[in-house]
Amino acid sequence: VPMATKNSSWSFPKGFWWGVASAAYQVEGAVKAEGRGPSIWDALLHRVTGYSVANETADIADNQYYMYKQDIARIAALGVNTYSFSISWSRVFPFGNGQVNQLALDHYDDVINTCIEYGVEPSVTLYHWDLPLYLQNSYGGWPSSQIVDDFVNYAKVIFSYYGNKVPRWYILNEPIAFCYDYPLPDNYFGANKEIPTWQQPYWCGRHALLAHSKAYHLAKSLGINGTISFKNNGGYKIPLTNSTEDAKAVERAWDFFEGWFANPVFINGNFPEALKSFFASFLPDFTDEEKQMINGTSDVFAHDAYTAEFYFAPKGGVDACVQNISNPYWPLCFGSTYNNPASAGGWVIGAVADPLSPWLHKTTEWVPAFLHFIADKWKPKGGIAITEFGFAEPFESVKTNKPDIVFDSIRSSYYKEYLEGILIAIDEGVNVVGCLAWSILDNLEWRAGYGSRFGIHFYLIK
Ligand code: GBH
Repeated sequence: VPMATKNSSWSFPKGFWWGVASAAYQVEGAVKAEGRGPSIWDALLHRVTGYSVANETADIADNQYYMYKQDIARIAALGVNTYSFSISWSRVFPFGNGQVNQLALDHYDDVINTCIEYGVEPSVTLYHWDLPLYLQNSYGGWPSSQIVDDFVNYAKVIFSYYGNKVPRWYILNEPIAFCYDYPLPDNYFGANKEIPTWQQPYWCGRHALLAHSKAYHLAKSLGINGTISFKNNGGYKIPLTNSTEDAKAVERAWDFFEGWFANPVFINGNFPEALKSFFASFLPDFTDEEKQMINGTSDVFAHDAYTAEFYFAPKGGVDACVQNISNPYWPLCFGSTYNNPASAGGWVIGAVADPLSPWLHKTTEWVPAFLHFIADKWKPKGGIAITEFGFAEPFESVKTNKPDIVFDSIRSSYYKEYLEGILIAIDEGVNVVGCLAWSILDNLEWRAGYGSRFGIHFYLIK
């Protein structure tokens, strides 16, 4: 991995998108305002004890539904050229489909217009995990094929209404996360009962690809001329040892995570071979028509890349595990470690409060290698955008001390080194078209509640 070398004469290419990001559910608050319907996350955080670490909710969050003008003014004052935010589906369609809520369309119209007035280009994500609760409860959400038409119907309203005011679109945020990382609690009342729990992530992934690609083609047919991309996510994968088995585990992990969506969208409309053989016993193949529809539906390779992690083979090796394909825990054919192995030179661990894994490290030295890897493996024609990167600073004392200014020195060096890594990759010939810092404000970090602070603006939430 090349080390960042300083060269102060370097600069980002002309037209580079240089922005900050957020997502509707994490910043808006106003969950009952102006006709918004509930999303699954309202139900999870309000009704499932312990789903977020301290049972915090998004009811108020950053109040951005009301404060967006101030927030956009701050973004403009930072000097960045784009703001990436998402639209809440259950504001626009309180029941997921059916009656459109005009107040919601007016609201986002004003958000978009305010960005434009300030010279900040709006980047819009249609879906950042906040599924209308009604769709979860009526047919079980993403594992059901019914989601596809409902999503495309929603996408049609959004693309038609805002059209060419928006230069960059992301259709779905991180299906790996909403399909695989956040399974609904067992016996959750809106859960799909027809599909075994262990299969649900993969049905969700199948429908995500169909919904994404249909929405992509629909937007193109409506004459949308902004870039429209698939927003994937995942960290850089490093073998724990130099054994052949650990190298295989890394390859399997690329297939299983990024490749699950990036192979269909960028290579051939279909899953990587290892996934195909895993899926064979329960998931229908895509038809040739579907493959054709899915392939090529991303104008840039949009990737949310925060960290790196080590992968290793299970006991008995990767292939022995894969042969046991009936094992629903197939992902365990590779393991990952969040420890801080001395071989990595001692990574600084991010202060995330997620209940399941301390997934974040300050590992900026891999950035050029990761960008090369994406360029070589998926060969995106429109280049690569890092659509989220950021770091959670530990702020143990702020709640009691309530300082006016907090110094986020670890995050600052993360950003500086990450950007140096991007410059190095650009200098080495990788086409990187933009990057978006997560996040503009501290916000509701899903299961971590307000316990993880990614904001470059500190928000004294409590
Ligand atoms: C991004 O995902 C999200 O797009 C964004 O909304 C979020 O604010 C940001 O991360 C920072 O957290 O609950 O222990 O299972 C990055 C990928 C996928 C990393 C889900 C954390 C869950 C950990 N994330 N994963 S856990």
